[in-house]
Amino acid sequence: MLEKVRGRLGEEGYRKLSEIRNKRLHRLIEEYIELCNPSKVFVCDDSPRCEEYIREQAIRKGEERKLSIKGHTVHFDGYNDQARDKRGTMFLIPKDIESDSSLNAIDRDEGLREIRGIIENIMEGKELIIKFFCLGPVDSEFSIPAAQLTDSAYVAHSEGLLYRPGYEQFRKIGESERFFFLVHSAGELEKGVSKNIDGRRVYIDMKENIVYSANTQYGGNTIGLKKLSMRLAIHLASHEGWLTEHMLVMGAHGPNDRVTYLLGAFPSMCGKTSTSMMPGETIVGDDIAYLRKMDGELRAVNVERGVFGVIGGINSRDDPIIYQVLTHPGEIIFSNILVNETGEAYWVGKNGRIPTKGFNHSGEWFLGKLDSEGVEIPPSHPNARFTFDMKLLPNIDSRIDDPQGVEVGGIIYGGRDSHTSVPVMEAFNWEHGILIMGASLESETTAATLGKSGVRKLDPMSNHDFLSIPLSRYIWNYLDFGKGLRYVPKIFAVNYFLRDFEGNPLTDKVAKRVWLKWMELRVHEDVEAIKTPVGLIPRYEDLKPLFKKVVNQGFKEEAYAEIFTIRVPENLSRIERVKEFYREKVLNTPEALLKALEEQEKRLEKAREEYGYYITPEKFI
Ligand code: SPV
Ligand code: MN
Repeated sequence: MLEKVRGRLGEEGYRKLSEIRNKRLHRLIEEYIELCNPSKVFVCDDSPRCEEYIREQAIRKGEERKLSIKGHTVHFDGYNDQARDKRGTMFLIPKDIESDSSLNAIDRDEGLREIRGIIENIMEGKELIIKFFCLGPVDSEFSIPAAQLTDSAYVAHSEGLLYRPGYEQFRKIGESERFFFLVHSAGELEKGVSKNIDGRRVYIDMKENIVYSANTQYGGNTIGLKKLSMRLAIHLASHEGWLTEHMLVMGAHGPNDRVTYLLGAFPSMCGKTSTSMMPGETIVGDDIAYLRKMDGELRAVNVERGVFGVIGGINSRDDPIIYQVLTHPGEIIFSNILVNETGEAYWVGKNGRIPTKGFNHSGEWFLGKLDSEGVEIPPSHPNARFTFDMKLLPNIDSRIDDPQGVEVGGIIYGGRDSHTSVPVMEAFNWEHGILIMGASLESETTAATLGKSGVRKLDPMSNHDFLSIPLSRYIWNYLDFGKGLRYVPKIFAVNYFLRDFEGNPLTDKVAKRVWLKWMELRVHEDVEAIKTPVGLIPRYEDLKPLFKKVVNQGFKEEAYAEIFTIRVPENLSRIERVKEFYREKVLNTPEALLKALEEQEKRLEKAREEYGYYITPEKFI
C-alpha cells in the first residue's frame, strides 16, 4: 500500500504514514491522492515543526497575511463565500436508507459520481497537506480520530489551533476503521480566493464516514473537523447511543467555590461563544459537545480545543476576556475583518472608531463602497471571525482535557427571539425541557449561513443545520437519554434578544451573566422559582442582589415585571408554528412532543382566561 503515491509523499511522508498501521487509512489516502492529483504531499505528525511549516505556507501562499500585532494574521474568503452554504451541503443517502425531507439529501451513487468528478485533478500543481486529529480528549471513550486532507494551509492552520493533535492517536488505534476522513480543496484560486463558486459542494457520506468539500474556503464549509465531522458524529452517536450537540460547555461558579457544569445550545451568532467566556466563569468549550451517559451520570466533553468565534460586537465592556485576547500578542487568525494600512485589525463594534478605508473581504474598501448589486459593504463582514487555541484564555477550565468529561448540571437552550420568550426560565422536567425548550426552539436566521437574515425559523436544539438523522429519531434519542440517570440535569431556556413592543432591546448585554448565576443556583435548588404556564421563572428578590453582586447594577421591580411578563398571544402563536412544522415537515413526530405542546397551550389558555393576555410575574405567586 501507498506504493503508487510514494514519490509524491517523499521519504519522510511515506515513513510517517507507514508508522500508522491502518490499511483502511492507507487505502483512502492513496485513492484520494491519485484522484485529486496534487504535485506533492506534506504529511504532518504532532510535532511543532509541522505546525511551523503550515503557518509559513499559509503566509507564503497568500492565504494569510501578517498583522501588526505579533502572532496575528488575517485570512479573507471570497465575497460570496462568507458563510455556511446550506444549499450546497448534502447528505449522500443510499436508496434503501431511512431519510427525512428535513435532510438536504442526494442519492449516494449520484452524489459520489458528481463530487468525484469535481475533485478529480483539483489539486493539480498544488501541495496536499495530510494532518491527523482527535475529536474529543485523547485516549477517552469520547475520542474519534480524524484525518484531514486539504490543499489549504489556512484550513490546516485553523485546525491546528482548533483541535487536539491525533497522529499518535492513529498510531494507537491499529486497524480500527472507526475514524473520520475529510477531503477538502479550495479549488482554483483567483486573487487568493476560490474561483469556481458554482462548483462549491460539501457532501457527507455517513456510510464511509467521509466528507468532501470543494471550491470553498469559509471555515464552516472547509474545516472538516468542525461542522463536517459534527454531521458524521451525529449519525455515529445515534447508532452508538450517545449525543453530538451544538453546545458550549462551561463551569458556572457558585457559592463556596462550587463549580457546576452547564451546556448551552444556541444557534450560530446568538451568544454561544460570549456565554461560554463570561467573566467569573470557566470555559470548557464554545461550540460542539459530545454527551455520554457514564455510570448513570450525564457527562460531556468539548470536541475541540480552540474557538472559531464571531468577532462582530466584541468590545472591552461586553466581552472583556475575548477582547483582551484579541488585542494582545498570540497566535490568532482573523477572518473577513477590516485591516488598515498599518496592519491593525478592526471590526464592527470594536472599541473606538473604525477607519473609513482599508482592506477587507471585498478588496480595497472605503466607507460607502457598494457591491455589484448596489448593496453597501460593511467594514467587516457580519460573519467575520477569530480563531485561537483556548490556551490563550485566562479562564480556561482545568478539566478541559478530562477523558471522563465533566458531569452536567444543566442544559441551556437559547434562541434569537425578539418578542416571545422571557430572558431566562427553567423547564418543569427533562421532557418538558427537551420538547418545549429544545425541540421547539425558534430563532431568527443570521449571517452565519448564506441567505436572508432575520427570518424566524424552527431550529431544534440549535442543531437543525447539522442533523444527519431524521429529526424524529433525534428527538427520540434525547427522550431516551434522560432515562436511567441518577441526576437528571435541569433544563433552561434563555433569550438575550427580547424587545419591548416598540422594538427596543429590553436587556443589557451583561444581564446574561446574572441569568447564568441564577441557573447555577437553581441546579442546586438554592433559590425558589415562580411557576408559570411556560416554565419556572426567577423571583425578583433573588435577581436584585445578583444584579448588584455580579454586574454591579441596580434592578428595578418595574423592569423585572416588564421583562418577565408572560406574553400569551406570542407564546400561543409560537406553539401553532411549531405544531405546523412538525405536522408538515417531519415524519413520525413523537406523540410526546405534540402532547407537550398541547399541554402548554392549555396552560396558557387557562392563564389567559384568568389574568389576560400579558401577565406580570406576581400574578403567579
Ligand atoms: C456556526 O456557524 O455555528 C459556527 C461557525 O460555529 S461554522 O464553522 O461556520 O459552523
Ligand atoms: Mn457553531
